[in-house]
Amino acid sequence: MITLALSKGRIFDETLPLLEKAGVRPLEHPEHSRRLIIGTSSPGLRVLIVRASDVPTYVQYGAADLGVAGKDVLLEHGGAGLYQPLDLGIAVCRMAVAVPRDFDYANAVRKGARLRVATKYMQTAREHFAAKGVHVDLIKLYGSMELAPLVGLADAIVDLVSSGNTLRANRLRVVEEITPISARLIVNQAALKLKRAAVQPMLDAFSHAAASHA
Ligand code: PRT
Ligand code: MG
Repeated sequence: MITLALSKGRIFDETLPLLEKAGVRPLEHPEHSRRLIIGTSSPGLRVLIVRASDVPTYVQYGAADLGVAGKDVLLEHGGAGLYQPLDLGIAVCRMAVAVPRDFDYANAVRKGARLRVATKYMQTAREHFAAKGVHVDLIKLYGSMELAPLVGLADAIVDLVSSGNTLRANRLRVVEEITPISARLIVNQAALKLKRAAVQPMLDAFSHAAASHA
């Protein structure tokens, strides 16, 4: 039995067509079912539904053999115990620094001001500002980063941006791009060796589906 960890929402929805191309159909949809372990049309494959940021943890410890996780999540996790073979080209966005429209970020940086930055992505943010030599106090949030500068909690945020609509609706703008983000297929390193006969065909199917998807 091969176990694939997915999160519900955009990761599940955008992985579905790839699974379909591989001839695999989950027997339930997590939006309509409370089941956390979902069977598929392939008797040898089941799907676990976990939080997006928990996917690497399930795969690291071998509770799942494979998983689909955003590069944002993988940067924070660090990748221990994971083999990261494939950029699936789905759930595409970018990680960026954003500030209120009327905040002069460049000037604040030039003056060496100490900035308060709210983010869910502490590792990535810390590395980004350290590399730029910008002094920051990071404030950890778990969601809705866009609110923080509007109510004086932070000067800036580090968040994911896709259409830019959320930033615009909250009168924020991007001042620095940090890195492009997309979802990756990750594999437990031990499973890759011990279950190669079952895991490799899944890797090949994903790789084929992702290539024709792009
Ligand atoms: O909800 P939970 O805390 O469990 O996890 P999550 O919110 O990270 O999960 P989910 O399903 O929202 O996102 C899963 C993955 O999708 C992320 O890890 C990213 O790799 C990827 N992804 C792609 C995105 C976006 N695009 C995205 N736009 N994740 C989040 N957003 C959010 C962003 O944080 C911002 O609040 O959407 C908003 C901006 O969107 P635009 O279109 O208004 O710019
Ligand atoms: Mg979410």
